[in-house]
Order: sequence, then structure tokens, then C-alpha cells
Amino acid sequence: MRPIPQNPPHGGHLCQLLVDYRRGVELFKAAVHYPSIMLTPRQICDIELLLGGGFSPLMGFMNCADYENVVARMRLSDGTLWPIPVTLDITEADAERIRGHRHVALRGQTGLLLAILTVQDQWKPDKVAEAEGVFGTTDPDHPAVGYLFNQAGSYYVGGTLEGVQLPEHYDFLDLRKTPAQLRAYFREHRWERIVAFQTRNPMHRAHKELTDRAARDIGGQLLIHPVIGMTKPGDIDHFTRVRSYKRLLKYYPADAATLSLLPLAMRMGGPREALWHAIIRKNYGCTHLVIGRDHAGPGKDAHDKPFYGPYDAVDLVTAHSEEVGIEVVPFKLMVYVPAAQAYKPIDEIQSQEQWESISGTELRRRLAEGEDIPEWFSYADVIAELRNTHPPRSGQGFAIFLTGLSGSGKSTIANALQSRLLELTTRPVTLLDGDVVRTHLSKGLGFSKEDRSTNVQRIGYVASEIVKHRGIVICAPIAPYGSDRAVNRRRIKRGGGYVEVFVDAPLEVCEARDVKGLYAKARAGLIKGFTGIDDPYEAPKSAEVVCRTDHETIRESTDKVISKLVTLGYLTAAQKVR
Ligand code: PPS
Repeated sequence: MRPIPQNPPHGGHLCQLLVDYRRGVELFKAAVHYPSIMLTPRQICDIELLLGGGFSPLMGFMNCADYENVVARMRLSDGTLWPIPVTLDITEADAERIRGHRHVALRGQTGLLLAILTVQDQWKPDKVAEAEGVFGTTDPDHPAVGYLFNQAGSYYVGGTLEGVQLPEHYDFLDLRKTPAQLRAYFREHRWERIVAFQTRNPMHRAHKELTDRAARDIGGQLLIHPVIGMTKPGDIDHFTRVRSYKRLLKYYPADAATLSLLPLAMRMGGPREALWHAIIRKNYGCTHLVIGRDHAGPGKDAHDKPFYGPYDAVDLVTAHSEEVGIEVVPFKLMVYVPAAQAYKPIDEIQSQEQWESISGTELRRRLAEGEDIPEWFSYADVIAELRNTHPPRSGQGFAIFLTGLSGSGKSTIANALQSRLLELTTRPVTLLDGDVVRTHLSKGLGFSKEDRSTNVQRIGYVASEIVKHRGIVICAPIAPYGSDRAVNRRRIKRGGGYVEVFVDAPLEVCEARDVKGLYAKARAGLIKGFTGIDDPYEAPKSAEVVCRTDHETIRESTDKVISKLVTLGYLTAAQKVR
């Protein structure tokens, strides 16, 4: 094992940018006269790491020279290794507003003053060069590239920071240690060799075994250092994860491991990000970092090809480990050997030995279907934490979204479904019928394209809240545009189930029914922009259920929807026959 360098560039000195009380009071007073910028959630994560010293030796948001060097050479302009741009992106309007000002007040989302930026420069970055240089791709499917192209402002402003206070948090306060606090903890406990474990996922027995081994191998202790700032979209929320890490921590021997939360906004930048993680952990006082296959990987591109090679991250960090002053501990994929009732690294498995493991996808499937998760895979109390916030589908909320022409039968099916669901389950069922919504939620809106979009997306928003709270909601607007339905589908699916039902009846049939006499008025030109007559209806192409109300009964249509809910797991078969 290589010795740890005595005087590493990131080791000793922490650039803590928070000022003392007196200076803080001065800055508060001065800030009244400065233009303000409200930081975005990602910038709030970045500023927390800057002010606390997690990004040492950075003294603020990068200026243009540092930025260009980092993009092109992975170094600041003074030659210090630094792989990821930490820039303050702003809109064109903000760039105009602060132009010529030497100081800018940086505020959190509630307006709280966090820091004063002493501006060095302002420039329009070449985002394509940044994407290629830092992430090796311009594919917007890469989360950081998508963010850069679609969300980040078009100007960057660089300068040094004087921090007034860290961004406010109200959760897990005892676990949010700054670099200085974590270093003090290590000193107090006489920990000298500390291996950090970086994660954005729940940890199970395989992780426990590998981290135990990592600490044993270096003859030191373990820091479980999960990222809770921003991770990959779709990840399990940090509240659930942290509760599960707290459960797991109890299984480590006393004084062998500690848990602290890292408010980092990940970029999913693969190798460069892994190197960044190493520098950050060095700043937090660690001597080693576990890095494995596809560390901080963003997944695959549109052609199903991984953005980075599986060991690019390990290779890049290993190549620079001496310069950073932190050693790489390779992540060993641990698998369970039933015959030995123990975990082993996969590369130590004999050819005749049987082994088992459960992938993340398989775990999610078992959670969704309420299936057993064996004790060898994870501790029961860790799984219980995940199940609390990830109930099986039969315990999740769901939305039935009926769409179709006026007179197609949406309201009739919606009412029938409501009665059936109230009969079959004991759960509350909300009905958001088109007409009813327009008398309350969307009162005042008309039938222009914009007003219809607003109306349909409002329904989607309310439905998503109901579903998130595990309720059942039936929506029945015309919802003529595919794009609005797609927005709703995405939004609702985040919290539970979404079943789109295309209530399909030919226009002639709807017109012949003309329940409200509106088609006749539309034909007579008394109503303008009537769906199906002189306004479009984009028929869904991938609805979960299609009901042909011109040749099936309401009972048949309702049964189809109920059967679909059973097949998808949102209702149990027992509920169906109740
Ligand atoms: S939309 O397009 O989804 O916002 O429409 P929605 O909120 O479902 O409202 C449709 C009901 O409003 C009546 N109505 C019209 N429909 C379509 N086009 C025009 N111009 C129009 N003007 C009034 C009509 O009764 C619809 O009721 P349903 O229940 O669909 O028959």
C-alpha cells in the first residue's frame, strides 16, 4: 500500500468562507444596497460545499480563467487539480441587472442572505465545449448535459465569497457535519485512517460486507458519506435513505463506523465526478475512498450505450490519488454464498460455487409487488424503512384518467367506476369530472388551446397530489392534447399509478347522442372551437385501456378498467371478486 503523502494539496488547509459575527453584521447591512440573486437548488448545494470548505481550495464560484482551464485541462489556472466546473449560472436578465456591480448578495430560496459575491467577471460560456470537455458528450440524455443545455442560465458570474450563513436545513441536523466538524470528530476519536463510502442508494448486506472489508483492509474506520443534495432523478428520496442508513449503522461494531450526510449536488459525471468525490472526501478528512464499477455513472445514452467505460472512474482517480492525497479502495462486488451462509467478493468465487445476489431492479420489483426480500439480502429493519415509503402497488394511490370526445361516455364510466371502487375497496375515491372541475378549480377558463392546457394540467396536478397521498382519483376531461396528457402521466407516476382510458366513440355517435345539445349549436356556428367539430382531438396511442362505448356496455367498459387495475397490481384479485 502506498504511503499517504505528507503534505497533500487538499489535505491541510480548509478554505472555510464563513465570516465571523461582526463581519456578518456588516455584510447584512451592506447587502441592502447590493443587487440580489436567488440561488437555484443546485447552486444552494454548491454554495454549502464552498462555504463549509468541502470544495477547498475554491474561494468562490469559478472565474472565467479557472472555468476554461477546468473544462480543458481539469486544473484551475494555478495548476491545482480540479475536475468539475463550480460556476454560478444566471439568466440574461440577471446578467443585465448585476452588470457593473462589484458586489452581489446571494440568497436562498426564501430570500435568506447566504453570502456576498465579490464579482471578478461575467461571461457567456460555450456550453457545447463545456459538455464535451467535462462530460465527454453533448447528449442531453446525460443528466448534467441536459441540465446545462435546458436549465442552466446562459451567463456565468465568477468571484470570491464571504459567507454569512450556511443554507438552512431542518432535517437530520445531528448528521450534517461540515468538513471541520468531521475532522474534529476523527481527531477526537483518534481515527487516522478513514475510508469514505459514497452512495446515493439504500445500503444492504453486500454494502455492509464490502465496507467492513474496506475498513479492515486499510486498518482503519469507515465513514458512510451518502449524498443527500441532488442525486439522479428517480432515486429514492433522502429521508427514506437516511432512516435506513441509521438502521444499518447499528450493525457495525462500536467505534468502527460513523454516518454523515453530504449536501452535494451530483452531476453524474462518471470519472471526473469520481475524482471530485475524492477531493471532497479529502477535504472532509478521509484518507481513502471506495470507488467501484461505473462510479457516479449517468446510465446509458439514447442508443443504449453507457456514457463511460466501467472502470474509467477507478482508473482516473487512481492515476491522481497521490496528487489528491487519498487512496482508492476498489469496490468489490459482494455476492452471497448460501452453502457458506456468507458473502464473498465475486472474484473469489470458485467455479463450482453457487452464489446469489438481488439487483436494484429486482429489489424495486419485489417492493412494488410486496414480495419477500430474504434476510441474507438485507436487514429486516432496513427493508421495513423502504417499505414504509414504498408500499406495494396494492397500497399505492392511482389515477384513472379518462379522455375522449364530448358525449363519448367519460362521465358515465367515471361514475360507474367510482361506485365500483367504493364497493371493492375501503379507500376514498375522488372524481374530477370535466364539467365539475370547470365550476370550481378552473372556473373562468375558456376553450382556447392555452386554457384547455391549463385546465387539463391543473387536473393532473391535483390528481398527482391525491395519488401521492395514496388516494384514488378518477379524472374525466376531454383532454384533447397528447402533450398535456404526457405531462400529467409523468407527474402522477412519480407518486403512484396512472391508467389512461381512451373513451373511444366515433364522432357521429357522440354527435347523435348530443346529450347537452352542444354539437347542434357547434354545427350551427353558435359555439366556436368545439372539440371534434372545429377543434382537434389527438387520440391517445398508448392508453392502458380503450373503451369502445359504441359497441360495449358501461358494465363491460368498467370491468375492463377494473381488470387492468388488477393486472397492474393496484387492486388485488381478492378485491375484484369482493
Ligand atoms: S378540455 O378540453 O379538456 O379542457 O374540456 P373539459 O374541461 O373536459 O370540458 C368539456 C365540457 O365543456 C363543454 N364545452 C365544450 N367542450 C368542447 N369544446 C368546447 N368548445 C366546449 N364548450 C363547452 C362540453 O359540455 C364538455 O363536456 P363533456 O362532459 O366532455 O361532454
